Amino acid sequence: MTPPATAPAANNLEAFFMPFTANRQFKKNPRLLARAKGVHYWTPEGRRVIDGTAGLWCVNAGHGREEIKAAIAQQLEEMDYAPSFQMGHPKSFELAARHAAMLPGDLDHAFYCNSGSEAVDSALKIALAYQRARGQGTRTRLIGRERGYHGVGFGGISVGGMVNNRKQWGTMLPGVDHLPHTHLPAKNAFARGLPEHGAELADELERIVALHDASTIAAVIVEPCAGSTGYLPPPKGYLQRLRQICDKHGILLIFDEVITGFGRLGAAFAAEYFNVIPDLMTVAKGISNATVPMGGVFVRKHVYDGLMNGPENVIELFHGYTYSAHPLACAAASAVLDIYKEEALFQRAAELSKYWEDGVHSLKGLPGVIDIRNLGLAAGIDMESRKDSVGARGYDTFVKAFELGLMVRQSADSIAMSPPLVIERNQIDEIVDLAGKAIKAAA
Ligand code: PXG
Repeated sequence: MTPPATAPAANNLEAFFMPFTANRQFKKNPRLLARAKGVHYWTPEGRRVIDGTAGLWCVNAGHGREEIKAAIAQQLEEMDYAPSFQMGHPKSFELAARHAAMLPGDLDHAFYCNSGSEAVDSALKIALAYQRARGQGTRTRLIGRERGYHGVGFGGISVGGMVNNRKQWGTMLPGVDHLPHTHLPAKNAFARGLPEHGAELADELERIVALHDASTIAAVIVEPCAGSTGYLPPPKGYLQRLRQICDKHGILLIFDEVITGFGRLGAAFAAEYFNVIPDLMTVAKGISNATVPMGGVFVRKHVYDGLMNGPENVIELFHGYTYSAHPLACAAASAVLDIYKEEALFQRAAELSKYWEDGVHSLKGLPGVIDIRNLGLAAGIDMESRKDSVGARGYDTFVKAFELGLMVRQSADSIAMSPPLVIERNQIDEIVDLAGKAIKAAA
C-alpha cells in the first residue's frame, strides 16, 4: 500500500502530482535523479546515466557549471529580488543589450518571463497589441501548426498541434487555425539534415488567408524545427516561403525557439541558421542553462516602436510577471552567455553535427526503426507502433535506455535525443550504442 501523501519521507512519492507523467505507473517503479555534473546524471544509488537530452533540451552548457553557480551566489548576496514594474535593476538592462547584440537582424528588444509557456503567451499578446496599436485591431486570429508544441498556457495549447495537449481543455482560444505539419515520411524518410520535400506546405498559409482574409490574422507561430513531436527539421525553403507570405499579407511571424535557441542547431538561433528573421522570437531553456527558470520574447524594432505610441506616461503593454527579469535569472543568463562565447559552444555544436548525424543514422536497419531525422545536435527516431498500443514501444525504449544508463525523451513511438553541446565524440558513440541496444531490447 502506498503511504499517505502527508507522511514526509524521502521515499514517499505520493504527494507530488507529477507533470506530464503517468503518476501511478511512475510511483510503482520510479526513476530518480539525484546528482548531475557535465553530461551525466547519477541516481540516488549512484548509478551513472549519460544525459542524451540535456535535461529537457535545456542544459546546453552541461550540468553543474561553476561559473553560473558563482554568478547566482553573488547575485543572491547583493540583491535577491527587485521588481521590474515601474522599477528596474541593472542586470536586466545589461542582459537585454547582450541578447540584442547577439540576435540577427533588428531583433533588438527583449521581454523576460520565466518559462517557454509564458514566452509563447507573451509573444501572442505582444502580436495582438501591436496589430491594434497600428490601427489593425481586426487582426485577432492566430495561426499555429499541426504537431506544434508551444508550451501549456491557454495561448500555447490553442496554437499548438499535439492532440493530447489539447483534448482535455475544451474550446481553448477562439479564432485559431493551423497550418499542416511538415512530416512526410513517404517522401523524406531517413533524410539527413533538412528534408527535400515539403516547402510547398507553407503555401497552405495562402489558403488560410483566402478563407479568413488577411485583415483578420495577427500572427503565425511555428517552431523553426519542431521539437517535442519527435524532431522535425523544416523542409528546404519552407521557412523562407512562410516569411514571404507573412510579409505579403502584413502577418507577424513568430519563431518559437525555446528548443532551437542558444546553440542547438550549431548557430545562436534558428533564425540565424536559416537566415529568416521572424518579427518575434520566443526563448527559454538554454537562455539560463536551466539553472534558474527564465524565458524571453525577442522583438524586432518595428514591433517595439509600434507599441511606443500614445502619451509617454501611459503603460504601453499591460503584461508582465512578478518574476520578469528576476535578478537570479539575469545573473545566470549572463554567466551562461560568457560560457557560450568563451567555449564557442554554438560553433562546437556545428562542428559535431556531422559526427552526430553519422552516429544516429547508423541506427537505420535496427528492428522497427522507420525513420531517423537530425539537424544540429539533435535527432528523432521513429519506431513502428505495436498493434493496438501506440506509445508502448516508445515507452519501453525509454525505460530500457534509462536502465542501460542513457536518458532519452519519448513521444509516442518516437525518441528524441539532444545532448549538451559540451558532449565529446566518444560520448556520442556511447549514446548511439546505448540507444541502439534499447531499441533492440524494446523491439
Ligand atoms: N515552446 C517550445 C518549442 C517548447 O519545446 C515550450 C514552448 C514550453 O516551455 P516550458 O518552459 O513552459 O516548458 C517548449 C517546452 C520534450 C519536452 O520532451 C519539450 C518541452 C518541455 C518538456 C519536454 O520534447 N518543451
